[in-house]
Amino acid sequence: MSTPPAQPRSPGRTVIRGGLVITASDEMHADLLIEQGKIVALAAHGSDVAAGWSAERELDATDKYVLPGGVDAHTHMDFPFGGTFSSDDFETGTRAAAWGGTTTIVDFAVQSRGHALREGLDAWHAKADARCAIDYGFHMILSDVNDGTLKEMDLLVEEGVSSFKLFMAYPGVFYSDDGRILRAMQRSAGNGGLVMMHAENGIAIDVLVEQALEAGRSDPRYHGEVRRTLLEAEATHRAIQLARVAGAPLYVVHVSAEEAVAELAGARDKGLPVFGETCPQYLFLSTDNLAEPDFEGAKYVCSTPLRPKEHQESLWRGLRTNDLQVVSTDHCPFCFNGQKELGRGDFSKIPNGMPGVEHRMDLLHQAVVEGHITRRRWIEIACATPARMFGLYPKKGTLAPGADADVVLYDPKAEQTLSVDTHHMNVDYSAYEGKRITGRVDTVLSRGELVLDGRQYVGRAGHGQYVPRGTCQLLD
Ligand code: DUC
Ligand code: ZN
Ligand code: ZN
Repeated sequence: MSTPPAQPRSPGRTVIRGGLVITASDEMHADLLIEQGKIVALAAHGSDVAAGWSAERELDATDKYVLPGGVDAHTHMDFPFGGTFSSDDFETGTRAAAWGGTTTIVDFAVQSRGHALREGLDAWHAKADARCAIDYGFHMILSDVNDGTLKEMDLLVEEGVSSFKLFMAYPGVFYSDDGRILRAMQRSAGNGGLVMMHAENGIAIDVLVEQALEAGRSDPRYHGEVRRTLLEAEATHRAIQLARVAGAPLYVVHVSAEEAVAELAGARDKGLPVFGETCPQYLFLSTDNLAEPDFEGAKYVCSTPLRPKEHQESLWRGLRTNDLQVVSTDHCPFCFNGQKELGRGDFSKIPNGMPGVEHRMDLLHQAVVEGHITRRRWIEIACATPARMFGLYPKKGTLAPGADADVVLYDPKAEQTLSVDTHHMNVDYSAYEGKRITGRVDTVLSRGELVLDGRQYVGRAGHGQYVPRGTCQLLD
């Protein structure tokens, strides 16, 4: 018996037929024509136009959704933290992202104290170059705001690194004081950059950490307790006021506390250009996980921390009302064995971060199934708005003529159970072990090339290209 020839991975033309195309603005039964890595046309399924398309490759999307590839605007591959490195590098992390329907990541290059931004950016290019399965861009973490780095910000914006993360937390490591923050914001007001803020009062948190450890409170759950919601809200408020003084827009990363959402909502009600991101871990997990016995809570140590369950409803509401605009993962995995264990007996030594890049699209589909958000809002917060926020739209984040053919065929009826045994991230536990999800990614294309073909991985390291970004597209 002869086996049929495999579909070419990268043919001239591809047609995707019979699916429900979902973008942030529309849902339609439409066929999609792809040529040379770009979407050329969409036409109603069954129309004469679509019937007339011929292609070397036809993908049958009957009973499936046809979605833009996910844009995860907050990942940390190969990221140095707490004396170790996140366990996914650009090869393993982008492969896992593709399995989960994400076709673009924006990762954080790091400026080390005393070094130029350029050095950090070059180092991150070297980490990612020729390793990625999907396309990627960079933000820049500013650890050292001075005259030199302020000037460098202008150059980076011009060459496509148009967003800068500053930390109000982690004194002595990434921390910037209010004066440095103000100066970076003033610079971004002039050069079109977007300041991304880790909003937690790290100076106060460090006092509470010291007091907790002195009192013998060393388990992972105390990581959540010392990083008080009020200290997230206070920092969020302060960041907003500093941005107002500077006349700059502001994007607050990994918002987890109800009180912080309220600060963002208040600012937006005043018409200020203030944006907020949350992450699946804050929507689906809680301090109950941090309190798991036998040091298991360490698996859930990240900052901002997980919050009591009651905060989740305000995050969902914020996503519905557009007080929060983006869901990213803050993917920053550390293995339980050998990495999280660095903090046994002292929660402050547990590397901060959780795995998640593979599960964002699925968890948000589960949120659709459970009625928290609509299908179009799913695509808006996971694809379109992150692309707009970080100057990638409409190349990324939508399905329209001229856009990159980053396309996901999604089976909304498939049932799956998340587990370390089946995930593709390079980490020895799942934060969602045993969680049942309705819906699963079936097929993924990146710039017209198959990466995942009916749950078979056919991607390759080096397919992913660096994407220089424009400036924020949500400011006028
Ligand atoms: N928070 C994390 O949990 N990990 C990396 C950095 C951060 O801000
Ligand atoms: Zn952060
Ligand atoms: Zn982060």
